[in-house]
Amino acid sequence: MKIGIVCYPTFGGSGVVATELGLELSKRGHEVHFITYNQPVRLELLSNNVHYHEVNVPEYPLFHYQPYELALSSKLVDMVKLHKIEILHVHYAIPHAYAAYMAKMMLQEEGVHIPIVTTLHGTDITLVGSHPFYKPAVTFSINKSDAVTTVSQSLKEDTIRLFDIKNDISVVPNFIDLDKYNHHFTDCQRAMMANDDEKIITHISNLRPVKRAQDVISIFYNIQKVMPAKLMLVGEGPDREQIEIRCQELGILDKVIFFGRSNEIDKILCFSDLFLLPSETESFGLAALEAMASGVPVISSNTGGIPEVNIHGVSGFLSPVGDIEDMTKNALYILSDSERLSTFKKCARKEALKYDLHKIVPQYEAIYEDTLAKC
Ligand code: GMT
Repeated sequence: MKIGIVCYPTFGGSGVVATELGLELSKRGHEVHFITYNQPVRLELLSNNVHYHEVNVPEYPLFHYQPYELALSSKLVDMVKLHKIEILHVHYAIPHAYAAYMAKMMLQEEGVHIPIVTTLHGTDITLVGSHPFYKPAVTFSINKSDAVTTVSQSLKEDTIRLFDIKNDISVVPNFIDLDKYNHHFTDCQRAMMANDDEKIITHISNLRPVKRAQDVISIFYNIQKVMPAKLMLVGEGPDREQIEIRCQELGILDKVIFFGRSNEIDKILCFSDLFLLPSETESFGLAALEAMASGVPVISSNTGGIPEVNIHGVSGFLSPVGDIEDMTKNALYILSDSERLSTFKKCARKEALKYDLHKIVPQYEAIYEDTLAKC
């Protein structure tokens, strides 16, 4: 198949999933065209069946807001015609599903039919999409998609609860390339990060308020009072400065390593003992799955789709949002006994096997085939 993928090219989970999906589809013999405003961060290698088409939005002083949707829909029209793309898979409803529908309508005028598969990722529904300013457009573009998927059962239920949806929604969970997370501890450069007796705690996110990174600091602060530990913080975002200030106030700045945006998450996770994800809301929690695939148990909140991924008492523990005491207690329970820690590590990796990309990507292929057959 010739598949066009529209996504955010940034470090966010939706862009990562879209990129990994495109790369795997290309390995499975499909021709994949990424259409977005920057080369996706995890798209390092282009080849004869992986292409990247940049959407340019010329700056014009009349516009207070540059019309990205317009540029995207025009680019989609051109690329579908030029490369004979058969299906468009858009990740994140805003504005991608909307722009894809506009492209579809324009192409229809020229006798070209292009079906649209929309994958909802989370904040496009739970935070941004349900905002009254966007809701009519998001509802419209979901209902006009030829197939709709969500990354968890929880997000499917949120979508149905928050929007007036007329079409079926299939749940296709996020996935992981397990080979990438198959390091042995001998490959790791743990010694550069911490002493042998220090436990390594990790958090990866875009440091937005929804991630509750302040809770990460509080939990880590409690842990390091009981046992030697270091905190690895990966990601950049609006809360970064406040977090640094808080670490300084608490006197733990020397125990926290800020990695910023890193493309080497697998290497950092490989020497981690515990992963913290205390988010306010999370449709899936791809970062938790990446941790589990590296054999790192997860202490998380029990919100959204996280309980579908992090299994309480098996791959880690779940607590109510904001319950720092319970999260600390669970973290110490896992970390304080080396045999228990090693059992949790093994179980975390085992749970992650359920999300092997070789199991999940065929589900998307089946959706493409069904959609093409129907349209
Ligand atoms: O978590 C974010 O703020 C980024 C966001 C995105 O759109 O990239 O992540 C969402 O999609 C990921 C991939 O499907 C999910 O793993 C995240 O749970 C989801 N984030 C939220 O729901 C807050």
